[in-house]
Amino acid sequence: MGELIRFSVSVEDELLKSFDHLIKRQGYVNRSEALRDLMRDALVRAHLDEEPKATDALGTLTFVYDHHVTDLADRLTDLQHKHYQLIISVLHVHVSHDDCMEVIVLRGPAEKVRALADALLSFKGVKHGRLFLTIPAKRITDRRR
Ligand code: NI
Repeated sequence: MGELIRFSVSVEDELLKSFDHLIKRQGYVNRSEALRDLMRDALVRAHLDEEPKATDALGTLTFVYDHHVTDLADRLTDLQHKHYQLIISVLHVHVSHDDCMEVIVLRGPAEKVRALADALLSFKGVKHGRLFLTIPAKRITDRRR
């Protein structure tokens, strides 16, 4: 971790009040940690969006699907096997008589991870899902633009 630097920021009072209210609800004890998290989030998104081929992404894809849809479970598994290099682990939960939930842990170039997630989520019978992407912590501040 680098040295801590103090800096001042000018901001409209209403914006600051709303921000303070929000971060208090979220559990932050001070503005500094909330700001650091916002800065890291912006840097992670920049890495993922601006260098999708080069960025080593870590992700979780969570989705719920209807396991009565013909061949759906097999097709989801086949596609995952085709891209096994991107998949670290898969958690399967039998949610109810009808539904299954899968949580897939992914790692690889952001562009490929996103493409696999989009392909899995677009199958008919996959009812709802979302991909969360981040990058290894040490890489967040790697790049200077
Ligand atoms: Ni199941």
